[in-house]
Amino acid sequence: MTDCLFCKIVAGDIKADIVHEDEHCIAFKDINPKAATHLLVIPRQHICNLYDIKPEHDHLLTHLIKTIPMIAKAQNLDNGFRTVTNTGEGGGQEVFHLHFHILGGGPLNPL
Ligand code: DGP
Repeated sequence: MTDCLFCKIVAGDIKADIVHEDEHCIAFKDINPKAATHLLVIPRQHICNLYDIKPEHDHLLTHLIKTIPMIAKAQNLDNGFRTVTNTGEGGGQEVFHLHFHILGGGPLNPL
């Protein structure tokens, strides 16, 4: 999708501090961190949010969920981390390309 910010990061048209890349997803540092470590994990493929998930995304979603803890471990979040995905305006989503926030590396407010 040409006007999607995160698609532009995937394409390399907008720079990001990338900490993980593979065939299906990339992870990079959030530009406006809400925790000592704040990463975003996104599929290379444009998917709007969880409401946009279809059966053909099963393999991709499994990959993302399995990759998130690997990325967290690589960032030394051995003590644990929080994963958040905002869905739609009502969920506080600002960038409409599916992404999972990884937050950790220090105290987090209870949800
Ligand atoms: P959300 O509210 O869940 O849609 O989160 C979007 C996040 O994306 C927000 O925490 C800030 C981050 N973000 C927005 N623009 C950029 C950017 O250009 N680069 C990076 N690295 N992060 C961005």
